[in-house]
Amino acid sequence: MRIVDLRAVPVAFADPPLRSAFGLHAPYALRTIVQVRSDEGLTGLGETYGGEVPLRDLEAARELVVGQDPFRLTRIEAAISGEEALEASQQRPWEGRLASPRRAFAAVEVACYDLIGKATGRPVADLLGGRFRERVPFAAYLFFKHAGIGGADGVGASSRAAREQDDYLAREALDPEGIVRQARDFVNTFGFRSIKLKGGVLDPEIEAEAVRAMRRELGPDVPLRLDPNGVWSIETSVQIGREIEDCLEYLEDPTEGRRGMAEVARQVQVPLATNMCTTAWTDIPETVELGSISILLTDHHLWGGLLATVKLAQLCRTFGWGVSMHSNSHLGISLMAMAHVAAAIPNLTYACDTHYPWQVDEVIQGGKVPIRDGYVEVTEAPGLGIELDEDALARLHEQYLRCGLTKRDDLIEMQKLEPGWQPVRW
Ligand code: GKR
Ligand code: MG
Repeated sequence: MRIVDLRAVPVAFADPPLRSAFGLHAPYALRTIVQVRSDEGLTGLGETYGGEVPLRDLEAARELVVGQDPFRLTRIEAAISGEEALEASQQRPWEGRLASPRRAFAAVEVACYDLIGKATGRPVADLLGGRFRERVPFAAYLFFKHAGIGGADGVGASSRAAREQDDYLAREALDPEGIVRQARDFVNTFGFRSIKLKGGVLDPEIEAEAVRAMRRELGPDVPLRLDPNGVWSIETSVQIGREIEDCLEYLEDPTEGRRGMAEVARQVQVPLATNMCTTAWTDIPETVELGSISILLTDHHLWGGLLATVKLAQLCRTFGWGVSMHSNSHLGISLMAMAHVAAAIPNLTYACDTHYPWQVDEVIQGGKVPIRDGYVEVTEAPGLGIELDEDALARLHEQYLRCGLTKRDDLIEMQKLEPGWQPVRW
């Protein structure tokens, strides 16, 4: 089998006004949809980060990928990464010939696995060492947010439809009561059994109260996590960490850097997790030496693909780390890639993150992938088990061209709401 074409299509989809430590989500989130076509007439799907830079990388990768055998992924990786071939998976995102060869390869790799799965009649999980579980647990991902559903309605829910909508997508949640209501909605709608709250937004004492309020509302059996994205000082992290350690299954990136995290880890009982202080293979030795974390959030988009993620999980086992999974605003192709790789990781110790419930648009046939009882099912269907909806892709591409966004910039979006706003370090 040979690859005869690689197509990368930038898309934009409605995203509600969610708050993060970096500011505010724009009314549209951006992704890039990848299609790898074979000489046998099959097409494999991939999805990665959006906007100009990932698109440029994938366009540059096209001539390196066309003509290759999709089974020979090490060669494709070597081609995309240029001379650094064997070190490719150890590169940081900003090194190399492309802006991020590792991310570009990851997107192509997923599409190749989908293609191989379709050619062999096997689901991707079974190509990654074999599925360990039939369904993958995901966690509710709660955000402090302004009223509004995003998209054409932007912040403020200006349209009639958005004004009339009374659910977690439209409602404001800027205090502990709002978060508890959002948690209830997520649990009732999707059956999630674990909950993550994106922090680093309000005063840490208010965020701690939101965690305690969820614990009171949901009882002791729903694991809770808080992720301030590294904007707390070591002192704040220790103080808040100790205050709510009875309520948390883990505290994610309370402070920045491997040294800071190690210092916090020494002073709190609650396990620390990261998707920020350890983001490349070369970060691992120092992370181990310092004892910065107990749990790593994997992410195939960033760590070099699905196979790399399986290997990373093995490494986590070696160091006695738990394994969870990081997410960013994404569509169903990414969700299914996450589900397939998570199904093939025996030591997936925590439910995976996903932003998926915040998205209403989709590019796959049949619309949104169901999340039931907090799980995504990995079926026996070949590849990722999904097909592209070409009309939906064209619509979301049109939306990309119309919305005028070319990269994610939470700071600018926040400053539109509050001129002069700057990220706060607590
Ligand atoms: O969507 O605002 C967001 C999140 O903060 C995201 O950008 C992070 O990458 O989910 C992520 C995290 O766990 O840090
Ligand atoms: Mg995080």
